[in-house]
Amino acid sequence: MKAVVLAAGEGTRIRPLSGSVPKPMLPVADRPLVAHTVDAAIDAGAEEIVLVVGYEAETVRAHFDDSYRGVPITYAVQEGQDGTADAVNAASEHLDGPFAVLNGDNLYDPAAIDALFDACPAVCAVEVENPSNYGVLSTEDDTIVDIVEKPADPPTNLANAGAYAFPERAREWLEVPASERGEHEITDVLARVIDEFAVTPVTTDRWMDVGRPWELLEANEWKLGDLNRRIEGEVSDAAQLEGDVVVEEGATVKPGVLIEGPALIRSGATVGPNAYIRGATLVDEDASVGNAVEIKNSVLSRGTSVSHLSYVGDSVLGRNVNFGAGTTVANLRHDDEAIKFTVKGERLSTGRRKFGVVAGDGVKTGINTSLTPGLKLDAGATSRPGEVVERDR
Ligand code: TTP
Repeated sequence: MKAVVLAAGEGTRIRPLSGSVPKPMLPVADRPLVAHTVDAAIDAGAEEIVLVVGYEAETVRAHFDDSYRGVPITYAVQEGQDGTADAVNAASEHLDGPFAVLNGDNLYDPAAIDALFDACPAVCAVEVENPSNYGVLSTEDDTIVDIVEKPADPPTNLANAGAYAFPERAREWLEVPASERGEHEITDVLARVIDEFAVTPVTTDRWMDVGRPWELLEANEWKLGDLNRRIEGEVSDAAQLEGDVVVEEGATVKPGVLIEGPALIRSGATVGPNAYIRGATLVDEDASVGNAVEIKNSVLSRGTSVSHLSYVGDSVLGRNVNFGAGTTVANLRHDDEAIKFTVKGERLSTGRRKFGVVAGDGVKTGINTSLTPGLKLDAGATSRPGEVVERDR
């Protein structure tokens, strides 16, 4: 079966991280977010991947090229961001036979994708506590009979996990009218398939939709948690690595460093001397963590540097960020309330008791900068020495 992977979105809710990198290409452990989807499809036996691209398409193409793990990759360009059915429609000319549709910004359990392909026509479903926030599936005799978007009174707690195995006929039904929010939605295509075919729900325990910055942190917590210890880089005898730590070839860990896994130190990265890394932490390619720096449960993207006397907790730093000596991130409120974060002008709860800062590419802090919890720093933002930054900038 061919698999259509949707990767044309910009990811406006995950700004500022999606400034130069489209959301599907943001780092999740050792590969971009969308590569986890493509890998799951290939592991399930996909014979070809049709990647739908749009925003910053070249970044996606450069990663996958025209063949990935021996499987051909075809690109379909979606001109506007007119919705998920429109995105699949852009891929339609490349399809023949039954086909799968997967979101390039979702993390799936690979076993569920395997079962999905086998059960075609089928949809992945996940049990959730708050179904009103999702597309909710109704079932009878292990067949899906209805899907309702964000119902006030949900009929079940089975949410649509955004993975579909469609019969060939569904190609004829991709041109659905625009929904209330003005997008052509794949769920309207699914509704038609449910009307005409017996569609099986394939339940999955684990699934994530990565839409907002703290969800990128959670995606890394998931995939870093799957790591198995592997030390291929240069590690000082005077460093201590505990648990599932991966030090890739070309990475350096200097004396006096303590790393408590899961943690991934990627090629070209340097840690230490005398640094402490704990929680699920990604130190991406060419990033550096220097003397007397503590990093907890954070993502340091490519080329980012936290070089001296700093604390960074529960934070996501974009590419080529530079934290000046003594920069300290607060990640907890005195009243223990969940940390809030601003998404497209709206103040939202992250649901996390601990959350630090989100810094776009190229942010630079002056020495002894203090950053308060839930802070958003746009790409290129700066602070002066000794500043306490309490408002987004
Ligand atoms: P969304 O998360 O709804 O959209 P987005 O990725 O643009 O993010 P945001 O809402 O923050 O701006 O998209 C779900 C998936 O479908 C995701 O993998 C991107 C993809 N998509 C397309 O390929 N084309 C589209 O027109 C839309 C709306 C989404």
